[in-house]
Amino acid sequence: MRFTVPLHGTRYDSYAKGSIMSRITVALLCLASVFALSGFRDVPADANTDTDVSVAAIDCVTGLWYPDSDGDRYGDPNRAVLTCAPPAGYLRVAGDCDDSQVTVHPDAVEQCNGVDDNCSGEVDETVPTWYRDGDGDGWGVEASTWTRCDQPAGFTTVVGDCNDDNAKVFPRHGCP
Ligand SMILES: [Ca+2]
Ligand SMILES: [Ca+2]
Ligand SMILES: [Ca+2]
Ligand SMILES: [Ca+2]
Repeated sequence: MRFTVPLHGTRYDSYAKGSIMSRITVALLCLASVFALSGFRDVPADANTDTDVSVAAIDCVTGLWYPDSDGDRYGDPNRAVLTCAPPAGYLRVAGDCDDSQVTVHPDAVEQCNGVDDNCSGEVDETVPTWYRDGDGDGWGVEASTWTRCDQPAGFTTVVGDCNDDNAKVFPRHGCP
């Protein structure tokens, strides 16, 4: 009797000559096949599970790889390839919204520059709020604000002036 067990592209052949030992061997090979399909491979093919290793450790795990052209350690999600071994310059990590700018990636700090630096999908979401400083003492008032990147004339980012008509009055100098 000839018995063939398909196992991850390998075929185990066994010839049972009718002896008890041969039949036991065939049965063990069947068990080994089931065991291998469950995540382990019979190495060497002796039905001894003591030396078996994980199939994942042997087989190449196919997955998506993303090119990182600018070297910021984030790949371009729009140019992914599905392959086993990564091509040179490819990473498992995607998320780069501009793979030509090393300063643009998900870990970047958003700058007020008209660019989506941190790949959040928003541009300059950290634009500062400016407060009007009528008396030029460096302290503004909350009643008059402006949100923009560049500092407008007569505005400051510091708020708390209780008298914006007197440059000698500001917090801890006449203001509570
Ligand atoms: Ca990149
Ligand atoms: Ca980038
Ligand atoms: Ca920006
Ligand atoms: Ca002021």
